[in-house]
Amino acid sequence: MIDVARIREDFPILNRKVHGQPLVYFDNAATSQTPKQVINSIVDYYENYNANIHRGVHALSQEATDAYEQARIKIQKHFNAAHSHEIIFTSGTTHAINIIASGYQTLLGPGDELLVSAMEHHSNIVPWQMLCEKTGAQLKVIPMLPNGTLDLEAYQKLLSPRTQLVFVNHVSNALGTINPIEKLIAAAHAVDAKIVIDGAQAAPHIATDLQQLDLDYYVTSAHKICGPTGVGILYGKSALLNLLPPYQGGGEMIATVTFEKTTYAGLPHKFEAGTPNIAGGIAFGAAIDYIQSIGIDAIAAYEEELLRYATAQLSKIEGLKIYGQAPHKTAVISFNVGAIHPYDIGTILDKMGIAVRTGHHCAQPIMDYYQIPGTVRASFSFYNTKEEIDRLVVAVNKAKMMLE
Ligand code: C6P
Repeated sequence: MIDVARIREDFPILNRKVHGQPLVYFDNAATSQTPKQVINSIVDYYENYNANIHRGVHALSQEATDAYEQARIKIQKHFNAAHSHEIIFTSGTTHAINIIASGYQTLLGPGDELLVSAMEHHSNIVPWQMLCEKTGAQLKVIPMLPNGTLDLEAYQKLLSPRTQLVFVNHVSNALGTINPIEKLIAAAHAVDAKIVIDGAQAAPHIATDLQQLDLDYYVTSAHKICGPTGVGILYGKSALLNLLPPYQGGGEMIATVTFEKTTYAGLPHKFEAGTPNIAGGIAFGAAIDYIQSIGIDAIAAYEEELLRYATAQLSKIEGLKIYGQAPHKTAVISFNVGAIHPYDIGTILDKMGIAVRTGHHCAQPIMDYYQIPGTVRASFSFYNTKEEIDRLVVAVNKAKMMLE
C-alpha cells in the first residue's frame, strides 16, 4: 500500500503554486519530479566529494569513483543485468539509441531489414532512418491497431531471415500502451534478429528483468524515474556490446594511445568517453534506491487505480475522446475534447495550476494514424492523488465551456 501523503513530503516541488493555484503535476511522462533523497545525493556529491572519476589516486576521486560505480551496480541489480559492465552510462535514452545505431553502421548493408513499431517516440525512429540512409538497409513499420496496440500478426509476417534488428517501446509515451515485449522478443529471436527495447516510459512503472526477458538491448532515462536529467543507460548483452565499435573517441575509453595506433578499453568504458555526468550517475542510483523503498509493484498497483479512476471520470465529459484503449496501459491518458485544439485546453489547464503536455508528444506517426494534430496528455505518478484528478476533470469541463 502506498502512503501518498507521506510520499508527497519527499517532493518539495509539489507544495508550490502555479498561477496562484496549488500545482497539480500531470506531466510525469515528460519528466518525473525529484524527491529530496535524490536532490540530497547531488548536493552531497558537490559539497563533500566532487572530483573526477577513474583518474585520481586522491581520496576525493576514489570516493567519487566508488559512488559512481556503486550506482552502476544498483542499476544493474534493479534491472537484473548479468554484469555491471553491461550498463553503459549515457546522457539519456536518445543518446543510448544513437550509440547502438552508430555501432551498426559497419554491420549492416543493402538487403538487411530493420523493423520499427508504429508507436515509437522520434528517438526510436530517426536514428534508424539515419542508419538506413548510411547502410542501404531498409526500415519497415510494424503497424498498430485503432485501440493503440501493435498488430502482432503483421509483425510475424514482417519478420524474416533478412530482419537484423527490431525496435519497440515497452510502453508508448503518447498512448500508455504496454507492449507484450516477451512475445515480441521471442518472435525476433526466432529469426535470429536482435531487439532494442525503449524502456523510457516503462522503467518508472513496471519491473523489468533483463535476463529473464533475454533482452539484447535496453535503454532508459533517469529523469523519468525520479532521477535527474542528463543521464540514462544503455544496456546490452556483453557479446553484442563487444561487437559494436566505440561511439566517440576521447579520454577514458582507451587502453593505449600512440600516434600509430590506439586500442580501446573494455566494457563499459569503451562507450564512456570523456568526463561523464558524475553527480547524475550517483543520483540515478539514489533514484533507484528511492523507487525500491516504495516498491515498483506497489507503484504499479496504485497507478493502475489512478488510471481507472481518471478514465472513468474523464469519460463522463461529453465529446471527450481517449486515444489508446489498450487492455494493458500505464497511467497515461491522451485525449481531445470535440474539435478543440489540445494546445488551447493545455493553456487553460495551466492557468488553473495543472501541468499536462499537449501536442504530438514526439510521436508524430501516432497522430497521423489517428489523423489529429495532437492530444492533451495527462500522465500520472505514484505521488498523484484522486483529488488532483478531480481538479483536472473540473478544469477540463471549464476549458470546454470556454472554448466550445
Ligand atoms: N519522452 C515525453 O514527453 P530522452 O529525452 O532521451 O530522455 O528520452 C527520449 C524518449 C525516448 N523514448 C520514449 C518512449 C520517450 O517517452 C522519450 C521521452 C518525453 O513523452 C519527452 S519528449
